[in-house]
Amino acid sequence: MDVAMSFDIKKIRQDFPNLAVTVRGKKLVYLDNAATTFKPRSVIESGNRHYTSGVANVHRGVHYLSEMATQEYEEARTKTRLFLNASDNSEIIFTRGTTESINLVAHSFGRAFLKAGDEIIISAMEHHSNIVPWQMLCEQNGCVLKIIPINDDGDIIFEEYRKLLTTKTKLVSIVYISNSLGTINPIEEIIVEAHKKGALVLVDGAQAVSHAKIDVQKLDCDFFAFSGHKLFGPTGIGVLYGKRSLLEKMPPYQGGGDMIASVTFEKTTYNVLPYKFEAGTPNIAGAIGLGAAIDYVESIGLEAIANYKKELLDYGTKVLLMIPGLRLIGTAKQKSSILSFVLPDIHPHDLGTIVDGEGVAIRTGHHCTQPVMKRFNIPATARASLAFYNTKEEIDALVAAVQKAREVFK
Ligand code: C6P
Repeated sequence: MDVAMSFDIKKIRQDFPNLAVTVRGKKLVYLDNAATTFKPRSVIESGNRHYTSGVANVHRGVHYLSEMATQEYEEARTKTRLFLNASDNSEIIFTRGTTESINLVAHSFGRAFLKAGDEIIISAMEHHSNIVPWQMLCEQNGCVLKIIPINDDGDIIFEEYRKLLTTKTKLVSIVYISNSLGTINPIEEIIVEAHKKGALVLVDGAQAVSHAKIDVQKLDCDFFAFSGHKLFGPTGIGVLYGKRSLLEKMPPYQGGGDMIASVTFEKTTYNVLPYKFEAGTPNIAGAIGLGAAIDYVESIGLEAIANYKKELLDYGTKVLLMIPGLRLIGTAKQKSSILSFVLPDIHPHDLGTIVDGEGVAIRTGHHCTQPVMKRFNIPATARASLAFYNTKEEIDALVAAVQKAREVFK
């Protein structure tokens, strides 16, 4: 049966007011969901509610509003824990986003437990936020960064990964779904292989959380990072999941309020998990909004979302490949709904500008994955990334806009 038929797309689209916007006099077609996603009304309203009638700091006051804000903030943590199927709320640390979550592990775990000669493995398809923190750590403490190569489809070469794993490997930090290629990595096998060598695994789940049900216990990953804004939640809120036994051993990342148990000028002792890693006033409205986003996504159902997006991906792949000369960058068998492409004789930035003139928002550039561009010997790609509120008609609008660009550059 046609999945699109069983998915109430009209109703879903009404939940996202941003979809109704017009740009440059045209109806907006938003295909930049890997960069950030639109927010459903329930998320927007949760922020409005907090800022209209619920403002207070958390964990600090005995007054009513502070207690309510604390309760909502901690409820958001419980929702996140259930969403990831972590075993305990102490394993859910609120951060600013994926980038900060990875930096937290690099600073805290990296500095405390990795030493000169230890090896960290990443892949050739990582976002800069899963490259640079490790390079910085290697510069500081003499660790060695190893890179799993990828093939022409944009899949990691698993045999090469196996060869890189040695007893020196202490950490494998790898993306679940590539933001520039769309590749879905065989994350379970990657984790099993790393654990065989005694290495820990950090999963960059930035693009994965909106695509598939995540079960950190089943995956058995040691850390999992994601951003709320890619899951239809607010910007400035993200999550680091870590196994409790590891987080217990790790020193704090930042010092300040809320992360302490007691402070004297002679000695400071630290708070329990997860507060040990949440220094300062957190993004309270952001966390509450993330909780609302999780509720929303679960009300639609991640499986239904994945099935619908697969249909969009198959359709998008088919119609884009009908455009003469168009080359898809990222042709892995297991792909999420990300379509990166190049055209002969049109720079992606020019393409992006013309397409934007038609009301179609795509991202052009290196997508914070410069090594991927180097691997494919291209300066940039045009990238259409689809969410479950997109439609085949919107993909047709993209194709028409690309055809227009081809006419202009003929
Ligand atoms: N990718 C994109 O357009 P932050 O910025 O911390 O929320 O997420 C960083 C990040 C980490 N890993 C992956 C796989 C990502 O896709 C991103 C963000 C956006 O592709 C913005 S560069």
